[in-house]
Parts: sequence; structure tokens; C-alpha cells
Amino acid sequence: MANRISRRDAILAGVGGAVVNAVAESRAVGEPPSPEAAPPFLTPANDFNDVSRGTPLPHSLTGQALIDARLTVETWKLKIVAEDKAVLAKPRTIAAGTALDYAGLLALGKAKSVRFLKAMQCNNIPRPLGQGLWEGVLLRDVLETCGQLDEVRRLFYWGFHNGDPKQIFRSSLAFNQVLDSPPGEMPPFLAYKLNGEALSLERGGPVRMIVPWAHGFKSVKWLQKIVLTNKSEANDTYAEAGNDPESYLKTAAYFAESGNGKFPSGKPMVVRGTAMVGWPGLERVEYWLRPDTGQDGKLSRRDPAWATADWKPVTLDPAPKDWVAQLPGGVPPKDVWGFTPEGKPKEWPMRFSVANWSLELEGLKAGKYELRVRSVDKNGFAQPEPRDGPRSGKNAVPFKLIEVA
Ligand SMILES: Nc1nc2c(c(=O)[nH]1)N[C@H]1C(S)=C(S)[C@@H](COP(=O)(O)O)O[C@H]1N2
Ligand SMILES: [Mo]
Repeated sequence: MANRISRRDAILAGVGGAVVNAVAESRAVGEPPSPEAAPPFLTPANDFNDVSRGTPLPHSLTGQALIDARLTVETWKLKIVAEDKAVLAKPRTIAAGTALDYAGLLALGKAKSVRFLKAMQCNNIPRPLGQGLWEGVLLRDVLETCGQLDEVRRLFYWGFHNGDPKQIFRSSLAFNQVLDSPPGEMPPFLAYKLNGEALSLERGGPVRMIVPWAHGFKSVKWLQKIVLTNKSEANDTYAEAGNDPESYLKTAAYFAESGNGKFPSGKPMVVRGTAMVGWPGLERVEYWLRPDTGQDGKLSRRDPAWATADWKPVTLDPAPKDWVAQLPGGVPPKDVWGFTPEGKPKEWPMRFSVANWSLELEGLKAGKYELRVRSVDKNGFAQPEPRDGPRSGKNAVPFKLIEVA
């Protein structure tokens, strides 16, 4: 229970006018997590925290409604069309019987599939929602089956929604982000497997977009439509709600559990947490402990105390030794993005994944303290730098009030 938010923390909250599951940051005093409580590297599909719009939620549909929604593997179809000045030689439409179906996507995957470890991190929730091994086919390999493309500047894409245009959840990508990935980087792909199993309806199955470097809102669930366009502006649903639609995953440290902490004096205090390793990588996670100033932990960004803060490193969990045991059966570690031919991660912690950390302090005198943690990325920026605007990803320096008694 350290790299994700427990279900009991999930509440319904209104975000940008739509109902989204979000997280309460107001939990009661928690038990100190034990140092042994390192979470499994992959989050079981059902244990992800869910962020989904729609009434009813697409993953609550059953029976005929599910078939009508084309959300079964037998009925799923992906339309790919062009609009505006953009041209597509071979559009894929349901009317013409050319839409891509699940069997067709799997056949593409048989020739060329990709496997990618990624933590789902919402732009607006200060903690990863869960981490998975996603498997699918590159979007550019799917587009290749549509023949010559001209005058395309952007792709708009969305998934099933209930027919009410207000409930659509749409995202977008620049065409270059789909085609021209730097060698060694993973471009966007269509995922049909999570943790070695068929992608569940709740996680966006049968097929979901995965955008490796982005926050969760680019990874549209229940994917059904891609429109190639000559328009140049992002029309993401999240952009309309005031968020930065092009932010890379930020590197940021979070506490595993929200709420304040109470620890018995005379015993070591152990606090666990998690860090989202964004595109800038993660150099280290640091903590700053100081006596409580009686301000409920509030500290303005301009307070001079930041300049003299005494930050010290916490301990990052080491890479698992046995990757065969961590990954789903039958997945050779060398076939996962970011792994060497010998089956070891090229970097640790891995970009786009979660890094778990722990802090153990002994000999703390009885009293009240303020505890803060922050990440330092590979460019040397300490959280919340280089961008502290929450609309490009929540990365405020988290704090906890600690009582040792
Ligand atoms: N179709 C659809 N896709 C969606 C969403 C949605 O509401 N509808 N929410 C997005 C957001 S904001 C996030 S953070 C992630 C959450 O993924 P998860 O529910 O698998 O944890 O899904 C994204 N994909
Ligand atoms: Mo999100």
C-alpha cells in the first residue's frame, strides 16, 4: 500500500464541471507504514485508482448495452478518418466495413508488439494511480495500414461515451509525436494488454491509447475514434478545463499515505513514499524535518525558510533482483522497453515508472515536527521546479505534521 492510493481514499469530486474520482488529502492520523511494506512493482489492474468520466461510467455497462457500445472484443472497432484539409488514402469506417477490429489489431501485434512499463499519473492528483506493464501496437504502425497521409498536423482521438457530446473525453497529439520518436524512446501506442492479461474494461479495454511521456489524460480509455486533422491546436478535454495539454510527466515525490503521522518515541520512525519519475528522470528524493512552527504546516512559496532548509536524502528502494518474478509469466524482461538484452533496466529508477522510497529516523525527541519531501530531477531541478503550476501536473512540495510522543 505505498505506491497507490487506497480505495478508501477515493472520493467523488467535481473537476472542471465533470465528475471524476479524485483523492481526499484529509485522512485521519495514520499508522506508520512498516519498512517491509514495499509494494509490488506492478499494480494489479483492479487496484488502480480510477479516473473516468461518464454517466453511466463506460465500465459499468453490461450485456447488450456493452455490445451496443462496441466494448467487447467481438464488437470493438476503431474508426480512423481525416477531416479539414487532411487526407487519408484508406479511411477506416464502420459504414464501409473497413474499421480496424480487435482481431486485426492483434494480428498487427503478432508481427510487431511493444511492452512498456508506465505509472498512470493524473495531472490533478498528487500520487500515481497505479503502475502497469502495457502491451500493444504502435499508433504509427496502425496508421501505416491507412495508406498515404497528407496535410496532417494533429490527431484528435476519443473513446466511447454515452452519446452526449458533453461527456466526450478527448485528447490529441501532434503528428510528429506519433511518427518521429527519438530512437530509443517509446512513441504512443494502442494497448490491448495490461500486466500480461487482456486489458480490462475498467482500465479502458478492449483497447486504450497509451502516451508514454504524458499524464493520464492523454491515455484515452475505450478508444474508438481517431481523426487526422490539419488543425494545429490541442482540443483536449483537459485543456478545456484549464490544464496544460502538452506537459511531460513531472518528476515529483509524494507520501505513500495522506494525513499526518503519530509515532511512538524511543522507536525508529519510518515513513514511506513514492515518486513519479517523469521525463526529466530522478536523481534523488530528499526530506526536510523541522520543529512544528504552529502554522498547520503551511509555508508560503516565498518564505525565507526555504533558502536555509536542510535537505537530506531518503533511501530509494533498489531495483528488484528477480525481474522474471516481477513481470507477468511468459514476458521476457529483455522484451520490455528500457531493459538491456540481459533483462535488466538500463536506468534505475526508470523514467515513467514509480520509485518507492523510505525514510527511517532514530532518536527523535518527543514533540511535533513538519516533514517535507521533494524530488531532484536529472537536470538538477528540485520539486516544485522547474514548473510549479499545478495545471501542468501537481508537484507542490508535500508535507506532513508528525507527532512523536
Ligand atoms: N475515455 C476516457 N479515457 C480517460 C479518462 C476518461 O474519463 N475517459 N480519464 C483520463 C484521465 S484524466 C486519467 S488520469 C486516466 C486514468 O487512468 P485509470 O483510470 O486507468 O487509472 O485515464 C484517462 N483516460
Ligand atoms: Mo487525470
